Amino acid sequence: MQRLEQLALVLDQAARQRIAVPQLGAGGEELTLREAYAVQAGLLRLREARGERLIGLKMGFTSEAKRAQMKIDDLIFGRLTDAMRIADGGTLSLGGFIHPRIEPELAFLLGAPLSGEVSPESARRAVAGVAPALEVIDSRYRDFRFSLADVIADNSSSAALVVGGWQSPPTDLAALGIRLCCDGTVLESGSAAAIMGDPLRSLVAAARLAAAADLRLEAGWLVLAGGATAAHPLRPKTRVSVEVERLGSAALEVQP
Ligand code: OOG
Ligand code: MG
Repeated sequence: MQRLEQLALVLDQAARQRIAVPQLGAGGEELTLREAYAVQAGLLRLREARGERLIGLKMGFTSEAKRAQMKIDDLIFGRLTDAMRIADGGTLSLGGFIHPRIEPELAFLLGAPLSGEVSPESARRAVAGVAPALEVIDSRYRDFRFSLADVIADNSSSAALVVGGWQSPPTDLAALGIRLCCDGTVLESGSAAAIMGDPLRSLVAAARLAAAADLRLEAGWLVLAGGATAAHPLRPKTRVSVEVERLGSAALEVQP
Protein backbone atom coordinates (compact mmCIF):
# COMPACT_ATOMS: atom_id res chain seq x y z
CA MET A 1 0.00 0.00 0.00
CA GLN A 2 1.15 3.56 -0.71
CA ARG A 3 2.81 5.27 2.26
CA LEU A 4 0.36 8.19 2.36
CA GLU A 5 -2.69 5.90 2.23
CA GLN A 6 -1.17 3.88 5.06
CA LEU A 7 -0.83 7.05 7.16
CA ALA A 8 -4.48 7.93 6.44
CA LEU A 9 -5.49 4.48 7.69
CA VAL A 10 -3.49 4.97 10.92
CA LEU A 11 -5.21 8.30 11.63
CA ASP A 12 -8.65 7.00 10.65
CA GLN A 13 -8.28 4.04 13.00
CA ALA A 14 -7.04 6.29 15.80
CA ALA A 15 -10.27 8.32 15.50
CA ARG A 16 -12.49 5.24 15.29
CA GLN A 17 -10.81 3.43 18.18
CA ARG A 18 -10.36 6.64 20.23
CA ILE A 19 -6.70 5.91 20.82
CA ALA A 20 -4.14 8.66 20.21
CA VAL A 21 -1.15 7.83 18.02
CA PRO A 22 2.41 9.20 17.88
CA GLN A 23 2.94 12.29 15.74
CA LEU A 24 3.73 11.27 12.14
CA GLY A 25 6.82 13.49 12.12
CA ALA A 26 8.05 11.76 15.30
CA GLY A 27 9.22 8.85 13.12
CA GLY A 28 11.95 11.09 11.72
CA GLU A 29 10.93 12.44 8.33
CA GLU A 30 8.34 15.22 8.19
CA LEU A 31 5.75 15.08 5.43
CA THR A 32 5.74 17.94 2.96
CA LEU A 33 2.56 20.04 3.15
CA ARG A 34 1.44 18.59 -0.19
CA GLU A 35 1.85 15.07 1.21
CA ALA A 36 0.02 16.06 4.40
CA TYR A 37 -2.99 17.28 2.36
CA ALA A 38 -2.82 14.03 0.37
CA VAL A 39 -3.13 12.08 3.65
CA GLN A 40 -6.09 14.32 4.54
CA ALA A 41 -7.70 13.54 1.16
CA GLY A 42 -7.15 9.85 1.92
CA LEU A 43 -9.03 10.25 5.21
CA LEU A 44 -11.98 11.71 3.30
CA ARG A 45 -11.94 8.77 0.83
CA LEU A 46 -12.14 6.35 3.77
CA ARG A 47 -15.12 8.29 5.18
CA GLU A 48 -16.82 8.42 1.77
CA ALA A 49 -16.40 4.65 1.45
CA ARG A 50 -18.45 4.42 4.66
CA GLY A 51 -21.19 6.58 3.15
CA GLU A 52 -20.18 10.01 4.46
CA ARG A 53 -20.50 13.07 2.24
CA LEU A 54 -18.28 16.16 1.97
CA ILE A 55 -20.28 19.23 3.11
CA GLY A 56 -17.55 21.88 3.21
CA LEU A 57 -14.26 22.95 4.71
CA LYS A 58 -12.93 24.33 7.98
CA MET A 59 -10.20 26.90 8.27
CA GLY A 60 -7.63 26.76 11.06
CA PHE A 61 -5.25 29.18 12.76
CA THR A 62 -7.07 32.24 11.46
CA SER A 63 -6.92 33.96 14.88
CA GLU A 64 -3.96 34.96 17.03
CA ALA A 65 -5.62 33.25 20.03
CA LYS A 66 -5.52 29.89 18.23
CA ARG A 67 -2.01 30.40 16.83
CA ALA A 68 -0.70 31.27 20.29
CA GLN A 69 -2.48 28.31 21.95
CA MET A 70 -1.16 25.73 19.48
CA LYS A 71 2.09 27.52 18.51
CA ILE A 72 1.45 27.24 14.78
CA ASP A 73 1.50 30.29 12.52
CA ASP A 74 0.20 29.03 9.17
CA LEU A 75 -3.34 28.92 7.82
CA ILE A 76 -4.66 25.39 7.26
CA PHE A 77 -7.90 23.78 6.15
CA GLY A 78 -9.73 20.53 6.83
CA ARG A 79 -12.64 18.66 5.29
CA LEU A 80 -16.11 18.47 6.89
CA THR A 81 -18.57 15.63 6.32
CA ASP A 82 -22.27 15.24 7.10
CA ALA A 83 -21.47 12.64 9.79
CA MET A 84 -19.45 15.23 11.74
CA ARG A 85 -22.45 17.51 12.11
CA ILE A 86 -24.42 17.56 15.37
CA ALA A 87 -27.81 19.29 15.42
CA ASP A 88 -28.03 22.60 17.26
CA GLY A 89 -28.89 21.70 20.87
CA GLY A 90 -27.90 18.08 20.22
CA THR A 91 -25.77 15.77 22.32
CA LEU A 92 -22.12 14.79 22.07
CA SER A 93 -20.85 11.70 23.90
CA LEU A 94 -17.32 12.16 25.20
CA GLY A 95 -16.83 8.40 24.79
CA GLY A 96 -16.75 8.89 21.04
CA PHE A 97 -13.63 11.07 21.21
CA ILE A 98 -10.04 11.05 22.50
CA HIS A 99 -9.49 14.44 24.19
CA PRO A 100 -12.02 16.79 22.58
CA ARG A 101 -11.92 20.57 22.85
CA ILE A 102 -14.42 23.15 21.69
CA GLU A 103 -14.08 26.58 20.14
CA PRO A 104 -16.47 29.32 18.97
CA GLU A 105 -16.59 29.92 15.23
CA LEU A 106 -18.64 31.47 12.47
CA ALA A 107 -19.95 29.39 9.57
CA PHE A 108 -20.53 30.64 6.04
CA LEU A 109 -23.07 29.01 3.72
CA LEU A 110 -22.12 29.40 0.06
CA GLY A 111 -24.75 30.22 -2.52
CA ALA A 112 -22.25 30.13 -5.38
CA PRO A 113 -18.88 28.43 -5.96
CA LEU A 114 -15.58 30.14 -5.15
CA SER A 115 -12.28 29.09 -6.59
CA GLY A 116 -8.70 30.28 -6.39
CA GLU A 117 -7.82 33.95 -6.02
CA VAL A 118 -11.05 35.80 -5.23
CA SER A 119 -11.63 39.34 -4.00
CA PRO A 120 -13.36 39.98 -0.64
CA GLU A 121 -16.25 41.48 -2.67
CA SER A 122 -16.81 38.31 -4.70
CA ALA A 123 -16.47 36.22 -1.53
CA ARG A 124 -19.17 38.36 0.08
CA ARG A 125 -21.43 37.95 -2.96
CA ALA A 126 -21.05 34.15 -2.79
CA VAL A 127 -22.21 34.04 0.85
CA ALA A 128 -25.86 32.96 1.21
CA GLY A 129 -25.82 32.93 5.00
CA VAL A 130 -23.73 33.21 8.13
CA ALA A 131 -24.32 31.41 11.43
CA PRO A 132 -22.83 31.03 14.91
CA ALA A 133 -20.98 27.72 15.10
CA LEU A 134 -19.05 25.47 17.47
CA GLU A 135 -16.21 23.30 16.31
CA VAL A 136 -15.14 20.23 18.28
CA ILE A 137 -11.48 19.50 17.64
CA ASP A 138 -9.91 16.22 18.74
CA SER A 139 -6.32 15.71 17.70
CA ARG A 140 -5.63 12.09 16.94
CA TYR A 141 -2.08 12.67 18.25
CA ARG A 142 -0.83 12.07 21.77
CA ASP A 143 -1.05 15.02 24.15
CA PHE A 144 -2.83 17.10 21.48
CA ARG A 145 0.60 18.08 20.09
CA PHE A 146 1.64 18.24 16.45
CA SER A 147 3.72 19.91 13.76
CA LEU A 148 2.09 21.82 10.90
CA ALA A 149 2.30 18.79 8.59
CA ASP A 150 0.99 16.47 11.34
CA VAL A 151 -2.13 18.54 11.98
CA ILE A 152 -2.93 18.96 8.27
CA ALA A 153 -2.66 15.19 7.75
CA ASP A 154 -5.03 14.72 10.72
CA ASN A 155 -7.81 16.69 8.98
CA SER A 156 -6.76 19.77 10.93
CA SER A 157 -8.02 18.15 14.18
CA SER A 158 -11.64 18.49 13.09
CA ALA A 159 -14.04 16.11 14.81
CA ALA A 160 -17.55 17.59 14.94
CA LEU A 161 -19.47 20.81 14.39
CA VAL A 162 -22.69 22.51 15.44
CA VAL A 163 -24.19 25.26 13.31
CA GLY A 164 -26.90 27.67 14.51
CA GLY A 165 -29.59 29.27 12.37
CA TRP A 166 -28.47 30.92 9.11
CA GLN A 167 -28.80 34.70 8.94
CA SER A 168 -28.22 37.05 6.07
CA PRO A 169 -24.68 38.41 6.44
CA PRO A 170 -24.59 41.80 8.17
CA THR A 171 -22.37 44.45 6.55
CA ASP A 172 -20.48 44.95 9.83
CA LEU A 173 -19.76 41.25 10.39
CA ALA A 174 -16.27 41.90 11.80
CA ALA A 175 -17.69 44.13 14.54
CA LEU A 176 -19.80 41.39 16.14
CA GLY A 177 -18.95 40.09 19.61
CA ILE A 178 -18.52 36.31 20.07
CA ARG A 179 -18.73 34.42 23.38
CA LEU A 180 -18.08 30.83 24.33
CA CYS A 181 -20.21 29.84 27.34
CA CYS A 182 -20.47 26.76 29.53
CA ASP A 183 -23.51 26.32 31.79
CA GLY A 184 -24.15 30.04 31.66
CA THR A 185 -20.57 31.05 32.50
CA VAL A 186 -18.57 32.94 29.89
CA LEU A 187 -15.37 30.96 29.13
CA GLU A 188 -14.06 33.23 26.40
CA SER A 189 -15.14 36.43 24.78
CA GLY A 190 -13.84 37.94 21.59
CA SER A 191 -15.07 39.35 18.35
CA ALA A 192 -15.39 38.32 14.75
CA ALA A 193 -12.52 40.70 13.98
CA ALA A 194 -10.22 38.24 15.78
CA ILE A 195 -10.61 36.09 12.63
CA MET A 196 -8.11 37.76 10.27
CA GLY A 197 -9.55 41.21 10.98
CA ASP A 198 -12.71 40.13 9.11
CA PRO A 199 -14.00 36.53 8.77
CA LEU A 200 -14.57 37.14 5.06
CA ARG A 201 -10.76 37.10 4.69
CA SER A 202 -10.84 33.53 6.00
CA LEU A 203 -13.28 32.63 3.22
CA VAL A 204 -10.98 34.26 0.65
CA ALA A 205 -8.07 32.22 2.07
CA ALA A 206 -10.19 29.04 1.99
CA ALA A 207 -10.80 29.47 -1.74
CA ARG A 208 -7.07 29.98 -2.33
CA LEU A 209 -5.83 27.07 -0.16
CA ALA A 210 -8.50 24.74 -1.53
CA ALA A 211 -7.42 25.52 -5.11
CA ALA A 212 -3.84 24.54 -4.24
CA ALA A 213 -5.27 21.12 -3.30
CA ASP A 214 -7.38 20.96 -6.50
CA LEU A 215 -10.61 21.74 -4.68
CA ARG A 216 -13.23 24.37 -5.39
CA LEU A 217 -15.63 25.70 -2.74
CA GLU A 218 -19.04 24.57 -4.00
CA ALA A 219 -22.48 26.16 -3.77
CA GLY A 220 -24.26 24.62 -0.79
CA TRP A 221 -21.00 24.04 1.13
CA LEU A 222 -20.33 25.50 4.51
CA VAL A 223 -17.00 26.97 5.55
CA LEU A 224 -15.96 27.34 9.19
CA ALA A 225 -13.93 30.53 9.48
CA GLY A 226 -11.74 29.35 12.38
CA GLY A 227 -11.82 29.65 16.16
CA ALA A 228 -12.20 33.25 17.34
CA THR A 229 -10.74 32.40 20.77
CA ALA A 230 -8.65 29.64 22.34
CA ALA A 231 -10.27 26.19 22.57
CA HIS A 232 -11.48 24.61 25.84
CA PRO A 233 -11.60 20.95 26.90
CA LEU A 234 -15.11 19.48 26.94
CA ARG A 235 -16.41 18.31 30.31
CA PRO A 236 -19.26 15.82 30.89
CA LYS A 237 -22.73 16.97 31.93
CA THR A 238 -22.29 20.48 30.66
CA ARG A 239 -24.01 22.61 28.05
CA VAL A 240 -21.64 24.58 25.85
CA SER A 241 -22.84 27.40 23.65
CA VAL A 242 -21.58 30.08 21.31
CA GLU A 243 -23.31 33.44 21.31
CA VAL A 244 -22.76 35.86 18.48
CA GLU A 245 -24.06 39.37 18.76
CA ARG A 246 -27.08 39.89 16.46
CA LEU A 247 -26.69 36.42 14.86
CA GLY A 248 -27.88 34.29 17.79
CA SER A 249 -26.43 31.14 19.32
CA ALA A 250 -25.73 27.44 18.91
CA ALA A 251 -25.36 24.86 21.66
CA LEU A 252 -24.25 21.35 22.51
CA GLU A 253 -25.06 19.04 25.45
CA VAL A 254 -21.99 17.11 26.57
CA GLN A 255 -22.52 13.63 27.99
CA PRO A 256 -19.99 11.10 29.35
C1 OOG B 1 -5.99 22.64 14.90
C2 OOG B 1 -7.21 23.21 14.28
C3 OOG B 1 -7.28 24.73 14.31
C4 OOG B 1 -8.97 26.66 14.33
O1 OOG B 1 -10.15 26.99 14.38
O2 OOG B 1 -8.04 27.48 14.38
C5 OOG B 1 -8.67 25.21 14.25
C6 OOG B 1 -6.06 22.56 16.41
O3 OOG B 1 -6.15 23.57 17.08
O4 OOG B 1 -5.96 21.43 16.92
O5 OOG B 1 -9.61 24.47 14.16
MG1 MG C 1 -11.54 25.45 14.50
